[in-house]
Amino acid sequence: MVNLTINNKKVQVPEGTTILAAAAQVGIKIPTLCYLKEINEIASCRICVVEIEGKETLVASCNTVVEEGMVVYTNSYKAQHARRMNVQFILSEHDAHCTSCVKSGNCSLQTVANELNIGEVPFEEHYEVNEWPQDFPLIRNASKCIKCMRCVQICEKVQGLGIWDMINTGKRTSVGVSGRKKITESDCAVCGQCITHCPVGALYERDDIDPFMNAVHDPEKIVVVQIAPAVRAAWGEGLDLPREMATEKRLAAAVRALGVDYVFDTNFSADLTIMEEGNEFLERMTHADQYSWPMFTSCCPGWVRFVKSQYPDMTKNLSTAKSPQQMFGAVAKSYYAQILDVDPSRIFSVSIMPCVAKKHECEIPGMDDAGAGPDVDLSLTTRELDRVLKAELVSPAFLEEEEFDQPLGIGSGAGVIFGATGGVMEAALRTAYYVLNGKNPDPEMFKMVRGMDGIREAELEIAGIKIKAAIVNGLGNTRKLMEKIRSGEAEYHFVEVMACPGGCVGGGGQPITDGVELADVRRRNLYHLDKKNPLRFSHENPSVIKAYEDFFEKPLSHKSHELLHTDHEA
Ligand code: HC1
Ligand code: SF4
Repeated sequence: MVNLTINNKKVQVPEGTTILAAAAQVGIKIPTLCYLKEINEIASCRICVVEIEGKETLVASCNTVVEEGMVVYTNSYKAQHARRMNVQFILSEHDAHCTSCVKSGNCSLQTVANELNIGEVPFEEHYEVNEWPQDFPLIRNASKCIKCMRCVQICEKVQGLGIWDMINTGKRTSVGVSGRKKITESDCAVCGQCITHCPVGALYERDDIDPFMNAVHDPEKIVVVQIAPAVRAAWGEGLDLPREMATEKRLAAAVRALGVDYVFDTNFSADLTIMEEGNEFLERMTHADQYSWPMFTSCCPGWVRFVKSQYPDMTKNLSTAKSPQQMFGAVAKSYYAQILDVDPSRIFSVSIMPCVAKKHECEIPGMDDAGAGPDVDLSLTTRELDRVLKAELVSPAFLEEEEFDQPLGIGSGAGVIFGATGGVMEAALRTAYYVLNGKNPDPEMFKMVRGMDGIREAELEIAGIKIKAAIVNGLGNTRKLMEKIRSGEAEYHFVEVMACPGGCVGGGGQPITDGVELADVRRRNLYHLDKKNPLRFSHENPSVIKAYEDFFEKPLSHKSHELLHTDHEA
């Protein structure tokens, strides 16, 4: 252990601890803008500087390790003066039109500047302006960038893609797409992890609220909304709604209060996905020599973009089942239009997703199989949902809980866990067990696939059939696994991939609490919802059963192939 003094307080911490962490241990919160534990410890913002007795120069507390007998002052005149000046420098290069910034109220620069009582900026103000394709789902506004490098590091170290890089030199040093490419020409997976780790408003999703509300106000349009599994675990965070208030049913009430016509649940089509993908897997197992192995899940569009750009020869391994978002859209404009007895072109189908890549997915050519425009007309993130609720003066705390609409509002516990890493695998295994044994397993039987580890493996035997499965989350981990599969070091039958750490609960479209990773808390919430749902199996979802009886006939039928599957190689 190391003994030191911080602001006259005695502190004892393990060797190797940074001053920043040691100070936090005694309740001293040193501000920082760039620091991300183990990901970005480069002290580029220099807001965390502290004075050490006997040393001429100030040091950055985020990457300076404690030493025995060290005497540290976090708020000496010298440290405070430098800290305030560093913030003023950053502000002089930052477009501080806060009122119209997407991060206003949730911006770390704004918070630090306010907390340090910075009233004016004594330097000449000048900021970079960039051009950016406004129709791409991921937007970068250079005038807000503080060059903290978090986006560069997250994309490189966590997502293994390295889309961002430092560009230019000296005073003109900035962040841009590496190789000086346009973002549209890059291999960006649109996962949005750089957005959720941006401390300011330099990175954000394309805002689709206006076209959404225009559709709501159009009397000709029937607006049908689906809400993704992971949204229910996080939507309250952006509204300061306590977790016990932020229920699924209050979420349904809030979305209905926006004036939409029908509020449905993506869990319904997650169950439908299990029926299609599960049967596809069993069909592949039966004719094993006709397929490339392993079979990959296909519901995460960040992952699908990744495999297409990084491992194009393995695109054929993706399940042909569309994602629940896209299945829902196709169902809304076919089967549901038939139930309503309306022309499908009147249906405007909207998804609310914890994801930025879903905006890309609904625009993929061919995702219009119902023949009435895109099957999903637009996709909003959880953050956009929170923004539109505020803009439309909807106060969920004052709303009574309401049910989802029927019949597409019924989802099983297996459907809800899709939102957590390992959930798709577990849901599929529950149904595979039923199909192969003719009876349900204990729904908790496949618990071993749960967890937050980046790569997990499971070997199972169902009705005498051995299944080797892997579950991976985060694209950096995915690359490691893909390399092992390629080299023959690892062999699996079924692999679930989610691009974001923790799965959709940690999605790039979720509310942002800077410096706090909430994926695990949200994940536990989904398993709790699964456990309390009387329906635990996708194949028992009565709305799914009825959809097959009345419309699709059976999994993998001609109609199912037409509407619920896609050719990823097209
Ligand atoms: Fe997901 Fe999925 S789980 S991809 O994370 O398969 O976005 O929540 O909606 O489509 O169901 C996201 C979540 C989501 C799909 C489902
Ligand atoms: Fe990298 Fe994801 Fe950001 Fe694209 S969206 S630049 S892949 S972190």
